[in-house]
Amino acid sequence: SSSGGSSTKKASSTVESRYHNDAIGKSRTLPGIDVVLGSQWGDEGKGKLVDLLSQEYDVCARVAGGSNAGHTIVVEGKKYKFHLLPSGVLNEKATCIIGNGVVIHLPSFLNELDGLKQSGIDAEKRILLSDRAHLVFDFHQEVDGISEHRLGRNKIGTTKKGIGPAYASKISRNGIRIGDLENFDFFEMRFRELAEYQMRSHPGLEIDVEGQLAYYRSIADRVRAMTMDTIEYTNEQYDMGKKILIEGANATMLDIDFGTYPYVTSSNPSIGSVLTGLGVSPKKIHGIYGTTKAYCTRVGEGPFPTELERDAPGSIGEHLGVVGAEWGTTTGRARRVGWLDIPQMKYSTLINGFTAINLTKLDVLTGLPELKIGRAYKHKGKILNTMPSSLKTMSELEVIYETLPGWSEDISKARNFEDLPVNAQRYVLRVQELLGVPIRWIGCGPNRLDMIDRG
Ligand code: 2SA
Ligand code: GDP
Ligand code: MG
Repeated sequence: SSSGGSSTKKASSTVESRYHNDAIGKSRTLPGIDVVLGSQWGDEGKGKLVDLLSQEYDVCARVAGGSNAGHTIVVEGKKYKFHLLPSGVLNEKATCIIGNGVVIHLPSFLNELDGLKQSGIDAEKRILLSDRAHLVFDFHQEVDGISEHRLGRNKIGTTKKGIGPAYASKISRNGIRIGDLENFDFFEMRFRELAEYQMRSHPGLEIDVEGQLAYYRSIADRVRAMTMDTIEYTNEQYDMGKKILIEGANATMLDIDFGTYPYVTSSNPSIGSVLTGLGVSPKKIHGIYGTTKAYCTRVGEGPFPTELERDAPGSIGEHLGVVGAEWGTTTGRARRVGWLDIPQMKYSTLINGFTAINLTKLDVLTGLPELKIGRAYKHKGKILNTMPSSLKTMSELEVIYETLPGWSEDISKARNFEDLPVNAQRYVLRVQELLGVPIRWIGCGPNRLDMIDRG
């Protein structure tokens, strides 16, 4: 049962039989790890591809970020929104891993699990939490709000899910991990120390230490039953020839190292997080699928070279925002919108080494007479060959565009590349040419099956 376990499970054959998956080894020939990553500023539609692909995989894993992520999946008109659960959870045969690189707010995680159960999917027995994953506490979320408030007009525009403060605790080496719940006395000692430290650092922050401890005591058994050494488990699955799919959260331009710092999240949502957030060797990775919106969006503050005004009635920006339903999955915030940005995509391709692109939301461009693609950045009269690291340079960029003709035909029913209007085909092929990476999938609508797979 999921509630009675009192010790962390080992990645042993007992666990294997418990998580036995009938589809193992049947559907695909190449065992190993494939990765779906966000190539822009997030919300490119990673969740939809993961949901679709996961039908062929045995294991689906999250490796970075936390409940800041929001993945919306529409199956037969029913909408699912995931924050901490990997989107592959809808494949009832897949085991889902929340890797060591993720920061977990347990109340949100359990809520999500219970919500899914209410809609008829009981996933608890096939979810594994890394014993090394760090916890996000309510006070981390409060500190997130306090920090944003302090920054005033210089705020980052975070989701206030406590992501930055939780990773700060991890890096400061006073964080608390899932595995610490194994021994509640130890957890309690660490929690009291961390809570005191946070209250000292943030005058005005009050933490109900006893209330929190009572809550964590009450859920400890349930969490322990899902906890394990996921490093050993994942590598064992690999050795057994199983297929492992990794769902990226957030995106490369929000990466703490590669993104538009400081307007970034506090993790590495690019390819490196697969290694550090799951504990596997790069030798085991095959497909690296970059998910790219056919235009571009960003939620929160920070540079956005190809941005369009979203509010002007009748504008292209309004079209992209409204037709694309560009509101945050986690916070409901209106996403900023703009044209596809090729220098940004080349940078993202360079860092991640995409083997194929999933170009989503092409249908949102339907009805626009002309489409622009940001082809190059110019600064002080010179074409740039690299992504500037300085915010000042970013704010001074001039974007050079090229213009392509649009189309007005409905493309939601297109299932083959040839079904697309010629101008839509031209747009896709031009993007592919500029990036030099094959565009394998093309999104034609929000539903699971509204997609072209060019193989
Ligand atoms: P945080 O909360 O510390 O990670 O915020 C730091 C920056 O990272 C951005 N960020 C996101 N950008 C796009 N989508 C995200 N998930 C939600 C979604 C966002 C939402 O799927 O729609 O609902 O608002 C996400 N999470 C973090 C954030 O906007 C900051 O710029
Ligand atoms: P993620 O964070 O990358 O998983 O993306 P989100 O789920 O936050 O945002 C993507 C949104 O676009 C979701 O509401 C999806 O249902 C929707 N979506 C995904 N692919 C397509 C597509 O091809 N066309 C349309 N119209 N919507 C899509
Ligand atoms: Mg999202």
